[in-house]
Amino acid sequence: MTVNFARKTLTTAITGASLALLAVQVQAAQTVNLGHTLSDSSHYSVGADAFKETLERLSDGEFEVVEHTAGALGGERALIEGLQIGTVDVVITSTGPLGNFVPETYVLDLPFLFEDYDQARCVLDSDLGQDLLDKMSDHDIVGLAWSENGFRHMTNSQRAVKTPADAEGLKVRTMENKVHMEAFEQMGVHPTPMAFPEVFTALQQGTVDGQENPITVIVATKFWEVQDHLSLTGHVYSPAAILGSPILLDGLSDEERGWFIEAARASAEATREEVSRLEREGIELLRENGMTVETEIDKAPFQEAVQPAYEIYTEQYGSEMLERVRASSC
Ligand code: EAX
Repeated sequence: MTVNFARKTLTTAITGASLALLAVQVQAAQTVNLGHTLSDSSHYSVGADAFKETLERLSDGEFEVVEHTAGALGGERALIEGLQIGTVDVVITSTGPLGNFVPETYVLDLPFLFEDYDQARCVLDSDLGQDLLDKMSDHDIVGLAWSENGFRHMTNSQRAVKTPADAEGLKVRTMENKVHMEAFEQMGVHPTPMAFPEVFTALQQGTVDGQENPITVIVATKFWEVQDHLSLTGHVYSPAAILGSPILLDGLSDEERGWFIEAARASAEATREEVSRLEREGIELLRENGMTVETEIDKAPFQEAVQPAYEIYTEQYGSEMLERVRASSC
């Protein structure tokens, strides 16, 4: 073989290998569509950023996360349905509508179930929390991790609310959650279930007088523009869940699924940190924006008013999960 022919053969081989390598490197990243109902300044978006950074780093660019904020892909019920049919890949959602799909999670929505953030986070990070995530696979949902929305408080446009009697007769938007609706019925409030993307307009138009959400959501959605009164009732701890579509995840390797779980856990940690920050700083921000804040709320009358919701819950869903929460060492 002449030297010239050998040089040409080697050049061709190197070129071929380079093109093959380039083809692998520029293989299009797989898009992962992540949806939630809050703004891009919210605690969910902080979590979405952490999810994106972690998954893209662990997968070395195999996956690219695209975040869809503010209900662009629908309210939380629609988002969960999207997971089941594969139109959405990952969702960050409260447990509001989740009980309609995975009834076992209703236990988490019981009013005054948790004393504080430490206890709630401890229970969700325990075997009980993992069991609830695992149960989701029976309902065409992949439970990736428990994140956080926060303790829910009441706001309204009519009057200061310090006792259940003050709230009587108010039309209050609730999530599409049977346990919450029952609790508010017991309190003498008229619960109006509604998807979150519709809430701001409903308050603006006076369709409802009030709503209930954590400080995080009230701040992220600027509810001070349509609500004058905030009462720190803390009547429910609202978890958030990071859920995946089985249409996407069932086709991945164990290693790839592991990346999603690790990214979800990083997301939850970032969101919890943001919730803690807003619990410290959010109330002053709401006052600065004109809301009157009732801080000295005697919770006992509210707890007594909503107690029947526990009997109704256990009649419908049994007491196993509730007993596990109460027996928890958290
Ligand atoms: O998950 O619907 C609600 O009130 C939720 O707290 C909100 O969508 C964030």
